[in-house]
Amino acid sequence: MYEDALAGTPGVSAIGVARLHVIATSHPCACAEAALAVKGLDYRRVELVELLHRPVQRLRYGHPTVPGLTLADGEKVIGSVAILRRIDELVPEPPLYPGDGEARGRVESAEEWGERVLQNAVRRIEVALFRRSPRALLSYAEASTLPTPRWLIRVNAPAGVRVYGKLVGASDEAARADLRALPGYLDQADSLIAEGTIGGEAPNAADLQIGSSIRQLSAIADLEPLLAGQSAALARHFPPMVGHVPPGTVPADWLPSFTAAKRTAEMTKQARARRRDPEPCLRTRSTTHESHS
Ligand SMILES: N[C@@H](CCC(=O)N[C@@H](CS)C(=O)NCC(=O)O)C(=O)O
Repeated sequence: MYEDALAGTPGVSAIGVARLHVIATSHPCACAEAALAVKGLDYRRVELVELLHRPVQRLRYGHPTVPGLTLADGEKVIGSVAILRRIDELVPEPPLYPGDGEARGRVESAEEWGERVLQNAVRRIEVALFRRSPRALLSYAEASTLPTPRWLIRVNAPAGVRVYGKLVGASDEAARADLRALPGYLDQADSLIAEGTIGGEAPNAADLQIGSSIRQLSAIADLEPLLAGQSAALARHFPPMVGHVPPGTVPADWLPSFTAAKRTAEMTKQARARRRDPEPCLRTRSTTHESHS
């Protein structure tokens, strides 16, 4: 376990100094961290050792996953969605959910889709790829603040990935089905942007939940052509991804080639049309990554 110096912005936090329990390169953890940064809250980031985090979190929160947030008064909140909703209650500005009831409902259901569907699919894809390329896992370990020797990670990686893969249902079959569904998920994210539920200048909870998964996919070289749509820009709310799954790791017959090719052609067409007639919001939207310390 490693406690970072105060993360977030300096100053007295409205909720006291909270502790955020995370593991490195976890997308729901990145989502919670981005939300705390949006609110400008001070917190201590406590990094746990992957897999060993399960019993620790179960003891602390009654549930084996990260992220978990412990507020200064001892209140414990487990799960990215619950964390975002709680900090939005405690610190209303800037809002993570719209004030208007109907708009809020749309953001909440997009957030829930992002958590229940996209987040899990991305996790299964990632773990199945680590099983094929344990070397890739080493590159993700660069994001860790724990002093774990590289040789130990290298030795433990194959067994750790096998165990974790079983826990999260990341069989090859499941990952292949997730990959085939992925173009549809990205289309769904693009539609949410088109209808204005996500993709605004200031991120809402659904931007952060969906964006954290999309940013996670950006580390997988074979999926680059799929990330051609507008939803790719949601990654701008996060620091650049650490880790790289090299080209050729995804077996060719797992890739949704026909759909992906269609998606790429469509995105290219849209990009050309935008260059001819740019919409104001796209002209002002930055696609560079912001870094939060
Ligand atoms: N949907 C939850 C799930 C979080 C989750 O599954 N986190 C992973 C790391 S990315 C984890 O801790 N897995 C351990 C386990 O599944 O037991 C959330 O958004 O907080």
